[in-house]
Amino acid sequence: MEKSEGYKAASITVLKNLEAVRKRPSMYIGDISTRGLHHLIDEVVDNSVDEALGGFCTEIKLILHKNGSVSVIDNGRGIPVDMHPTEKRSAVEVVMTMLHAGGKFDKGVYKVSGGLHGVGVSVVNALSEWLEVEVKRDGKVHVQRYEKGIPVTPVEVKGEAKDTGTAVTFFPDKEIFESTIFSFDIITKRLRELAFLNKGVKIVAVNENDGSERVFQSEGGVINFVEYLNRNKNVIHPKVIYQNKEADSTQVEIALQYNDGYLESVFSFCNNVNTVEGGTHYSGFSTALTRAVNDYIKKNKLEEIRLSGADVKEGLTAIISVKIPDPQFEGQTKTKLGNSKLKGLVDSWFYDFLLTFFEENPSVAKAIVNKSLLSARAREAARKARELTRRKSVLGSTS
Ligand code: 0RA
Repeated sequence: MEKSEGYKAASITVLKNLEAVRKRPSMYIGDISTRGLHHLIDEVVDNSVDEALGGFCTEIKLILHKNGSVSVIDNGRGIPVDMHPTEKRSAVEVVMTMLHAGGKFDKGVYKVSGGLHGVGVSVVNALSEWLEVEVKRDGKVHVQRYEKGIPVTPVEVKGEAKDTGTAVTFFPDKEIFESTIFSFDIITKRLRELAFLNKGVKIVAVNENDGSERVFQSEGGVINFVEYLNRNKNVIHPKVIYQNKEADSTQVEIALQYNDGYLESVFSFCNNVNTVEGGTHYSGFSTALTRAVNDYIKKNKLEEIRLSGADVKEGLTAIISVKIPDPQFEGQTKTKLGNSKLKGLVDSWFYDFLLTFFEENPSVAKAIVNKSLLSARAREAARKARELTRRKSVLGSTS
């Protein structure tokens, strides 16, 4: 009696949640354009990345199928399939159908990944015409199928398994998305990024439409990321500058290298999310870099000048990657890091690091200072030219 009551209550919750997600998909995945569509993949892959960061998974494989569906396969522990004590159903069914239950429940490991909205795989399920999960665990293959998030089969044992892992295959719902056609380019760009941000993890992408396969795996992590971004540039110092510091469950990784161009290519991430709008980690980085370069100029009496943040960022390619337990994403597109603690932390950690680095690598320090001074002079010259043109035109009009 009590058991069936509990089941009934849980079913109603699931249906209500599904309805909420399908009614307002943008609240969960940002939007329903190509961007939101690809966000579905991110949510699924994030769970596997978490499993890899926990040390339980070494390889993640994505397959873009001919019929337009996508599989994400990992060799982790597999989503638990035993009866969930309070929900009265298989744990995998709970993960796939209950909001906020996906890979996000207590795994007893330091969890750093988390999709942009951290909503989990149940949202992907709710927004998919169909989805199939296959779990290899306890020597067996367990499968369940859903349509628009609703289970249409029980969790069934379909055979024996020697190893463990999870495979999720889904087809996005045409009723929800403007287009349901995945771009292999968008997919591989993100997977490459994830491989750089999570060193060691092997990520394979297969496109069954043309039989192509890409393997992303980086031993150097964000150092390799910066090398990749600078691959077609003339760099002004040979080695990427790299700092990695960790304390109180907070990890800050910074890699940077200047090229002889004029663009700033600084990309920041929090828990693998590209914080396009920047935020506290980016501000801390910026302040520290400006202060360190100015202090070096002053200390070595190189010039009487105060460089701006823009001056020290010309030709700079950098990755800032922070991993924290409680990310607060703010801004228009929820891609601005809000955790105020990160501003001071990144600033002081990175400033201290740079002071020592400049002391120990004077030739690199001088190359950076000269590049920044050049930027400052160019900026000053441009300002004067603008002023002169303005004054001339004023004179011209009155004479
Ligand atoms: C919850 C608990 C455990 C693993 C997972 C979730 C898990 C979720 C996903 C989603 C994609 N791949 C995944 N791999 C694992 C651990 C349970 C245990 O102690 O074995």
